[in-house]
Formats: sequence, structure tokens, C-alpha cells
Amino acid sequence: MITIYTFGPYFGLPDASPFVMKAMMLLKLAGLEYREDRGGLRRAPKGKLPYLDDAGTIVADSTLIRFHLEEKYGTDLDAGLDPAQRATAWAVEKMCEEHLYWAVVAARWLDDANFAKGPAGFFEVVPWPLRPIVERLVRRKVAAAAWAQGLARHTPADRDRLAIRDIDALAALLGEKPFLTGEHPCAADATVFSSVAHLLTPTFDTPLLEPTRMHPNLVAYRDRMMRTYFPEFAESEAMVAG
Ligand SMILES: N[C@@H](CCC(=O)N[C@@H](CS)C(=O)NCC(=O)O)C(=O)O
Repeated sequence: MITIYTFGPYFGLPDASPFVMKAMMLLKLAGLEYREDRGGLRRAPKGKLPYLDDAGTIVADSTLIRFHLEEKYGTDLDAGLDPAQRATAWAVEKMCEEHLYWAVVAARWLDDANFAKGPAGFFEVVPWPLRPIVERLVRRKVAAAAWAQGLARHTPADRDRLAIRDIDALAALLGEKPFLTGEHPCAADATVFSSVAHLLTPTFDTPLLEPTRMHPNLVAYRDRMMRTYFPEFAESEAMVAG
């Protein structure tokens, strides 16, 4: 049995991390059973989640997990796509992960009110009097990572303008198709779905929620994917935003 190391459900979503949700989706798209383990962060080989244990083979990083599943189980999660569609899917995935994701991180971790509504809850397991110290350290680490990536150096207004370009691009690329590249999901749908679901959760008051909600095709896509792949979350509070 494959074990995937996760943070667990938060904000009405299957996982607090879009990368973990993506990896869970990839496992579902590959038709593989898995179990979740929420206690793996301290032993994470790269200090991040997700990572996976497949009969003793440890794979850390959601995209490397994809490659592992495709290689070990002989499946092509982009089956049926031509080279240009594969290239577009890859570029869109990396736009979500390396650009849009950081706007979501900034909105949640740098804004005090949003931090209190979301990430602060991750530290409830830390006993007093350590909790505020650990919380401050981790928050500082996340802020430093967002600064190093670059998006956090902009004013919030510029950051949001840049992220809204990504959101509009996703909506335009999806169009009226059920999935990013057509009638069937491809690997990048795992990322796009988890990104859109995270953008739409009403837990956070962010300037990215309304620009996402304004695209009925993105909302319908999120709803469709959630109903199909995570039906246990289809009625959660995160789905109210649509
Ligand atoms: N490139 C990695 C990114 C994973 C990632 O950034 N995970 C974050 C949560 S969204 C994490 O585990 N952060 C914990 C930390 O930095 O301490 C992937 O695709 O899996």
C-alpha cells in the first residue's frame, strides 16, 4: 500500500497544502489506492510535504511523485495529448506552482487576519509556552521563502495584479472544456484543480477570491472535480464560495 504524507484537511479542503492535494489527485488519476499519514513532516526528506512511501521507495516532491507513478505503474497521465498540449499543460502547472502559489502563501501568511484564520491553526498541536515561539519562527521562515521567491517583495496590490493574470489565464485556457486540455483530465489538472480550490476557499479574505469566483468556468471545474475525486468534501464550507 502506498502511504502519502500529508498535513490533513483544513479550510474545508482535502489538505492544507495545494501540493499535497495535487499528489492525492495524481494517485487518484493513476487509479492507485493510498493511505494518508499526517505525522511525516519532521521526517520529510526535503523538509516539505508531500512525500510518498511506495513499498519502501521514498519519493519527495509532488512532480517527482508523478514521475514515479508513471514509471513504476506504466501509466502516462498525459495520455492522448499531443506535444504542444503536453507543453502547455506543463507550463500551466509550473505557473500555478512557481508563481500563483506564492501569492496564496503571501495572502495567508503575511496578512495577520488571514494568518489567524488559517495557518495559526497548524500550531495548535504545539504545547505552551512553545507555541508562540514556534509560530513566529515558522512564519518568519515562510516570509523569507516568499521574499526569496520574489513575489513578496512587491506591494500587495502589485502582487495581486500579477496573480490575477494567472487566474485569468487559467480561466481562458480552460474555456468551456471539462478539463484543462479537453474531455479527460491530464496530470496538470491535479495542480490546476488544487490551486483553484485553494483560491476559492472562503476561509480567507483575500483579493484573489473574487477574481477567481468571477470565472464561472473555474468554479464549475472546481465543483466537478471535487464531486468526482473528493466527494466527501463536495458539501464542505469551502464549496460555498461558488
Ligand atoms: N516542490 C514541492 C513543494 C512542496 C511544498 O512547498 N510544500 C509546503 C506546503 S505547501 C511545505 O511542506 N512546507 C513546509 C515547510 O516549508 O516547512 C512539491 O511539489 O511537492
